[in-house]
Amino acid sequence: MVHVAAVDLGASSGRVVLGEVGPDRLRLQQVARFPNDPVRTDDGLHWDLEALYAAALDGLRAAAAASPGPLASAAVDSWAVDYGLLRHGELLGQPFHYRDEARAAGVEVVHATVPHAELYGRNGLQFLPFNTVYQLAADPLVEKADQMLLVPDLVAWRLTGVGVNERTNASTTGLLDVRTRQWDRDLIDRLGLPQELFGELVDAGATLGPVRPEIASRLGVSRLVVNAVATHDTASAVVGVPLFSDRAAYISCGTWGLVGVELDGPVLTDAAREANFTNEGGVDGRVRFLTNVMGLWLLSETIRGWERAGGTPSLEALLAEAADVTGPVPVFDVQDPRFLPPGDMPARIAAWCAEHDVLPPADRAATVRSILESLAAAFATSVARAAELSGRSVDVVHVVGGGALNALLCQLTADRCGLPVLAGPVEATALGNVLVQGRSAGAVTGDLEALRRLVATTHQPRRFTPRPGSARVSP
Ligand code: LRH
Repeated sequence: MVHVAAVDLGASSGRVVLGEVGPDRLRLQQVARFPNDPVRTDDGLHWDLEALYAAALDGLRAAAAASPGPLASAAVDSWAVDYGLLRHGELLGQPFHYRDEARAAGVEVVHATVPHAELYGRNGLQFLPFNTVYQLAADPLVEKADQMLLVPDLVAWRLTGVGVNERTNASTTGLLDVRTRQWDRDLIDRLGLPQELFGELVDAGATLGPVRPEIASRLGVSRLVVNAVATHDTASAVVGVPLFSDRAAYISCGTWGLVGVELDGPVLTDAAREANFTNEGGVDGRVRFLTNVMGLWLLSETIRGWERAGGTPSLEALLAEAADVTGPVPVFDVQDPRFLPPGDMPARIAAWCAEHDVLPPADRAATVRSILESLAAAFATSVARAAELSGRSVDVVHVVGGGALNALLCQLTADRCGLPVLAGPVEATALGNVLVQGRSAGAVTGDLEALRRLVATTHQPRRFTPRPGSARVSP
């Protein structure tokens, strides 16, 4: 049995967990949780990397202190696509936030050089206006830089001095060849990006190296090795889904709802491209064939707005009121790009309703219900599309991440899918991070199914059965 520390940075909060892994054991203890508050400067919306790094260090120190023995390793995962540029080992500026509206400035430039259909054939990536490739194409710092590190690679580099590109997250840049999983050097040339930005690729499970001596003393340890895991949080979450059949779909539901299936190879058809499905890299060469649904961001940003306007009931109270709504509420298109940037979500929902000749939600409870109904409808459509596009028939839907705690959302998802939903584990991402570290340390062996068996035996899911007569969605 070993103890490891997982730093999991989410778009709205971060956490550090101490994980205990053995052949029959998988336990997490959260030792730190901290907010992730973006900062707006003159040039746009940024992540507060300094604050996140400081909180990660505090959390690692707490993990080391809470561990009964020395930590076998530590590893970092975070949201995808965002990056820092370095020159001679110095970070040039704070990473931008993918919700910064100017991030899409490079889309036209990239598509004018490499049309989207061709791009999809090479990188297999869904179109998101903030994919790294588009951000880089319009980033003035590129010409000064000699290295590009995505956020978790950047944190690992600060801890160890080792700067490499982990593959699951690199697959979200748009610059990785979906077939070979190597940097697409020809594409990089055609886009006029400096080749040297894209460095050594490593797989989840690789050892990066020990933390720098000054970090070790801040952490109160004599030595701590940092590993690469699936540093893309969604890839770690998929490791933590107790998937055992190829008839199972998953929804990793947090800020985003990532809806899809796990495959052995990519699906690069026109239909997959048109449905905006992505072929992101998973652990052990698996493919995460999924699409991004707007997710709980819609709800959290709505509640943030209400709080700013002078207080609001707790999330629990709002969800209870939403569950009691009996009248009709609008089902709006959560994928409408107007919902991507921060701002007044209820006003945007009302504008959407006005444009589509439907009545907007009447009050707060109806607004919450409308958001959850609309998310569930989008989840159901995406599950059906994932099945159709991959040629699979799906008979169960796993919901993992924070959304698994939202019983109303899980029930509505079951209703609209017409399929049972198995909710949990809530902490799938941290579990995936810990499991891959545990496997590197030799505490567990085997393929992803072996790791998932451990999840299934230690974390009982909650089952939601579709209610008769409920609104089923077809693709
Ligand atoms: C979820 C996530 C998702 C990406 C988005 C940027 O946290 O990593 O998989 O598309 O953030």
